[in-house]
Amino acid sequence: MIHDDKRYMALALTLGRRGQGLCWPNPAVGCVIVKDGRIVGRGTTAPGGRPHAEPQALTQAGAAALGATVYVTLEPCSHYGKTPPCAEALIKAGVARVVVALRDNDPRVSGRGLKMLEDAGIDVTTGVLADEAAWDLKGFFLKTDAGRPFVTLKLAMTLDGRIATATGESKWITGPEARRRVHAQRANHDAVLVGGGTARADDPSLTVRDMGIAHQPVRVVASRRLDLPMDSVLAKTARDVPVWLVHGPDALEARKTSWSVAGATLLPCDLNGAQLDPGALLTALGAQGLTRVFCEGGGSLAASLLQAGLVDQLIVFTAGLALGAEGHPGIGALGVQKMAEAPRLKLATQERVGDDIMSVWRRP
Ligand code: AOF
Ligand code: ZN
Repeated sequence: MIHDDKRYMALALTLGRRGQGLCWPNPAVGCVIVKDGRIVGRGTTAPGGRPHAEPQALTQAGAAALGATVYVTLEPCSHYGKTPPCAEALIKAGVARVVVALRDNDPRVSGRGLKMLEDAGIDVTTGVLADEAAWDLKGFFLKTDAGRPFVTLKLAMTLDGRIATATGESKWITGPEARRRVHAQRANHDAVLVGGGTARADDPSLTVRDMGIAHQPVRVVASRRLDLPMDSVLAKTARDVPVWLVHGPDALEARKTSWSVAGATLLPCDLNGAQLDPGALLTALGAQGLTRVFCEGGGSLAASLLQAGLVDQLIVFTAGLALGAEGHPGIGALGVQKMAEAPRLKLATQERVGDDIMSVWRRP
């Protein structure tokens, strides 16, 4: 029984992950309905966050939901939003048992969904694969509790940690397999974020390409002064895929106007010294509903996020070439004097991708 619970919950987690990058501001929840050892319904929170996972799985299950066991990665909701509560839908369908990985921390729910189910006489089990679910849903939990999204920092670097030559050349350090993997990683985040220096140097499009994926993450540039060229790819395509610009109090007024006219969304942010404050930057993104942000540098933004302890996951692609001390570092100055001050992460996985190595590190 316990073994089966874990097995079905693992499937629900897989279904939930399919919604990552698509459901914000809502969590990407997965749901599996099992009757007499057969899976009769599956659901993932729909793009945009509604319908929720459970009603979709219930629709699939139909009459088979009566007396069934439901596996859901997050506590079923109890509030009347645009749709009636999922807990109520489960009760109406006559399910016998609900297995939940995690309690919802949304103040509108937080235990009320579980109580509704229990009060209706449904057998409720919680905490199955809770650690896995906490990791998958971390962006939603952080947004709700700390007001900021989950942050993945991705760096594609040489053996000696460089991201460009002294003259600024950066194409290409990693191979096509690694670059393709990055597109898949962009797709399971709500937004892609770069600093103004990178936007100026690379003129990036920051879109997901050649993956058979229609949905695009929001494109965010953090630029204190907003000195970003209006003939850039981002400016020209701001009406096709959203562009959000996080800027300081002293941003150029003329640029603010031009970018607004081009279709970008402007988000003001406080400074910390000469730079945008990384905490305030993420709070501004959390306030817009983002739960998962994929930061692709450059060196200064990477350093300021790391220094502030705001990198939840670091993905490093290491390529087999060296550019020497004159190259641009992937991580800028951190002000570290003592070993104890250095940001330290824990290795989660390591894998060969084409001719490069991908290592994934997590905040302990
Ligand atoms: C569920 N199943 O699949 C999801 C849930 O704005 P609403 O009405 O859509 O509600 C959003 C809240 O519902 C969200 O903050 C979270 O608490 C919960 N998300 N709940 O039962 C789901 N995505
Ligand atoms: Zn719901």
